[in-house]
Amino acid sequence: MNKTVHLVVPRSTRTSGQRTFHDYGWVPPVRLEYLARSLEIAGIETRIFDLNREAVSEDELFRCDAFGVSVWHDQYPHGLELLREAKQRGLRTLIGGAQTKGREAAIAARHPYIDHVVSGYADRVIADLVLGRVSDRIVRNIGNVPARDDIHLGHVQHDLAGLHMDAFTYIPLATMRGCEKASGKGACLFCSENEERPARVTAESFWRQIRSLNRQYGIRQYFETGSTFPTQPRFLQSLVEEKPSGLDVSLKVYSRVESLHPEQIELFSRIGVSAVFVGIENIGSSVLRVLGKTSDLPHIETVIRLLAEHGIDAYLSFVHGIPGDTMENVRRNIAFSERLVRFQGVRVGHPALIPVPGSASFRMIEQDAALQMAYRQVAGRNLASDDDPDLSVLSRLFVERYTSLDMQALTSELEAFRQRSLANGRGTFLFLE
Ligand code: B12
Ligand code: SF4
Repeated sequence: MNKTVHLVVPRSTRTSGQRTFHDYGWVPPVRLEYLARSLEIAGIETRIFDLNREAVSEDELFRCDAFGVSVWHDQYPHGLELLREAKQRGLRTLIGGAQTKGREAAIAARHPYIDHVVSGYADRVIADLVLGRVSDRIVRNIGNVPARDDIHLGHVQHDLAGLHMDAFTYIPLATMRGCEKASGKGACLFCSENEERPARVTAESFWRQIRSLNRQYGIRQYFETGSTFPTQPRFLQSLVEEKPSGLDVSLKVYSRVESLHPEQIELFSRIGVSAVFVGIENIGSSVLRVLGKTSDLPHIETVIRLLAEHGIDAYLSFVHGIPGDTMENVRRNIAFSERLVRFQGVRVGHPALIPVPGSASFRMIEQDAALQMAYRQVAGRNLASDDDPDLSVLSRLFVERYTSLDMQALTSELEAFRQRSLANGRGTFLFLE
């Protein structure tokens, strides 16, 4: 008899600062559609449940052979509860998603009822896991698997066609995976991106996927989640050429300011890119040295002006609390960003660095005995075995240890900036803290 697997998004039970994950708007769990497609090809029946959107009886939820949860930070506590219950019912149990990155060993050690802890893209391995062909409990570094070119949202239980699509900002798509910078110079200090070569589908299958979602569900806005959208002119040109005529969709993509030049911006516009998320990170030279980057302010301004001229919104992200940072440097960055928001469609974000597990900043803490002791005192837990580290504590400890910044002063400065922007009607965007 065929195996059945249930892939589940647990309830979001945590707030972060003042906000909840839902402040960003709900999106269907497209990441699980990629896995469902791989399972379907292997002849495994899959159902996807998002418990934030639908009520399911326990009997129905656990009526399967294998049970997997996909967790972000805010869904982790409920995810563990579900897995414990699933194991009591004798099911094979799996966990994956952003929360597992860099914490695989701690999760596996603390939660013996989980059969497999998966970190990173799982498309290539999911069927073997469900079929019991993998004995490892920790499965990681699967690489930047080229995305499926034939996903459909058929497994999502919600009637997407009946939903009010305006409620979504963008539907995430993963036709590109990985980051050019991470695979070349290495990942940025605060980022957990892996360092394998980026992978992507062909231009033809890129549009096939979008056209099919557009036809079936009327979705017009897509968010390509690959950490950097390719900027090689030849590939962008092929996207322009393969774009189906009459397809009216817009795309939001990630990019890096160094890779953007007039040619790319022109091609972005012809593809239908309507918004670009650009990591500026910082403009201070001592901070940039730590990041292995240089900054070219006239280039940044030219890029922003060109994006505005093409009607492409720009979300510019700065990061504070990188080693070498000072309050004077923070103010300089804020002043620079206040100049940039004068361009049409520009929004800026100024978060403090969060040393997420899997990043070099997290590893710095892991190697710093004094910081580990400080973490134990404040959080009451041992970082080495903590499967669910307190990111706001880690952020404060990191910033205060490696910079001359005081976290409270930094937070007030950033909040003052946010209030000023709101009062001026100028664009900021929010991060979870
Ligand atoms: C889109 C995105 C967001 C959006 C989310 C929108 C949405 N609702 O979908 C927003 C802006 C809200 C966001 C917020 C944040 N994000 Co974010 N985000 C991303 C991004 C760019 C794409 C995620 C995605 O859709 N990927 C594509 C899908 C296909 O991949 P996937 O989700 O990883 O799923 C695959 C695997 O994880 C695995 N998998 C997933 N579930 C399961 C389940 C099972 C059972 C198995 C076996 C496998 C499995 O298989 C899937 C298919 O291969 C990633 C980076 C990236 N490129 O992946 C960062 C990323 C996930 N974000 C990150 C961070 C740090 C944050 C924030 C903390 C940022 C901040 N300072 O506020 C917040 C936290 C939000 C929260 N609630 O926890 C980090 C997480 C690092 C970590 N170790 O925890 C990432 C990895 C970026 C990075 N490189 O550092 N983010
Ligand atoms: S922060 Fe952006 S550019 Fe840096 S490694 Fe991560 S995804 Fe790549």
